[in-house]
Amino acid sequence: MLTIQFGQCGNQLGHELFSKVSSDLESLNTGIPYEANYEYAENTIEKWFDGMTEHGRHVARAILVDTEEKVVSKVCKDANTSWTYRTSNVVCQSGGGCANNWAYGYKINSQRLSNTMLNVTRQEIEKLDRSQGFLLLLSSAGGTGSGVGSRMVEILREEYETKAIVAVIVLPFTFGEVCTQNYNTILTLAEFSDRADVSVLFENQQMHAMSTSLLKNVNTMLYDINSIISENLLAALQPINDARYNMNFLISKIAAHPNFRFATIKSTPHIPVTSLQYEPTHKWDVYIRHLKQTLRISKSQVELTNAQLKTPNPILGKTVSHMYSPCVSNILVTRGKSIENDAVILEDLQKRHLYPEWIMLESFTHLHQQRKFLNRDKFLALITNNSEIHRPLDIYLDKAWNSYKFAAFLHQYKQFGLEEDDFLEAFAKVENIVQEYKSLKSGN
Ligand SMILES: Nc1nc2c(ncn2[C@@H]2O[C@H](COP(=O)(O)OP(=O)(O)OP(=O)(O)O)[C@@H](O)[C@H]2O)c(=O)[nH]1
Ligand SMILES: [Mg+2]
Repeated sequence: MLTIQFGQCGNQLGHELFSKVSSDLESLNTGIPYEANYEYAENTIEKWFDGMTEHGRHVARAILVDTEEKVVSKVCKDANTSWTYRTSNVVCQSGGGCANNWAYGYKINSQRLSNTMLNVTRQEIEKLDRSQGFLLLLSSAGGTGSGVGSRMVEILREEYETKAIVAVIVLPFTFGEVCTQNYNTILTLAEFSDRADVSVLFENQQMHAMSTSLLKNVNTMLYDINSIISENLLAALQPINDARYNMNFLISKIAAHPNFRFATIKSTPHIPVTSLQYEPTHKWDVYIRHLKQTLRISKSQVELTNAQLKTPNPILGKTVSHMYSPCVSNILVTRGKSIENDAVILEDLQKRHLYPEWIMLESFTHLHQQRKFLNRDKFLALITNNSEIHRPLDIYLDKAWNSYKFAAFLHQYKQFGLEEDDFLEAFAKVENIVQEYKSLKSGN
């Protein structure tokens, strides 16, 4: 797998992701025999790293793209890790960034960078096994990740028609950030919806809430948010018991339908460091029921019941019926030991009422790995492609449209060659996606 990190967010998130891979690799408490762990480690290394430095540090299989040097040089210089980046894979034209302007990134800076980006990519791709694809990391709100990232996903799709492209897109806080973030987000989502096989969305707001309420971290920083996102991603991407598991498999199970190519990841348990030793490990079914609760919507349909912010509860009623978001597909990944009187029972997530009637494909997949993930006895991730995806998209669509109606900030985009039609096309595309997701109806 080749990871490409764009802009400040992409590069910081990528750095945390590789650091977590490395901790997972080095963790001693694996719960499985030496040989099995050896295989897990080999798979992990092949997926994320490409050789070692002369000092014995793994080299990340990654390309770093930015339009200002600050962040990339910081993450490259980090000497506290047992892995490092290949500095020749840094694609950066030092300038002042893209000023939170998608058009500046897409039209201007990407032109400056595209030849180098493509050359470095070709070199890396030559070393990869055919079945592996791209993992792109970026935020939708700034100018580089969103604009240069959007141009790059177009180039990659042209150049590598059949390779898997998984994009991880971080959505901004809905208040207090820059005013162009809503346009940038819509323009980015529109581009990625056509080119990436699946875009995995994470909302900074949600992740921030998880960090403050669940992990009791009152001074939550971007780093803490990256830590949660990385755990979600790795719980999905680290090797599972089946060695054939790769990105193509993942895409075929989560985003097989061309109209529904977005997903998000929920995971459990998240425990504050201070109470780690007191927290009991529950049976699998407790966690699985908890994950199912994250798909709940309240009766009024206005608000998603945010079960992600609660801890799993063993006495949670099994019989109460709730309303759940209709799901196109779900993949459950369970990591940890499954024994006879504590088997992984899937019934809860296989219920017909979770999936629309017209969905004939297998809409639920379960993957398991006995090895402990990051030293935890049990860790579960639910990769879900469901109707609720429309909610964040709708929010940015609304905000962007409200600015567009008054032609607010449009001159900033027009000066770099973006036309009104480009905006309208992006609005229409995202509106369409929202409508498709909204119109999903559960079966009985
Ligand atoms: N989760 C997370 N969000 C980040 C991080 N850094 C920035 N963001 C978010 O990303 C958005 C800003 O985008 P950046 O990634 O800083 O922008 P960029 O791609 O570097 O583009 P320019 O700076 O405009 O050239 C805001 O919504 C920030 O909240 C990070 O490390 N983690
Ligand atoms: Mg930047």
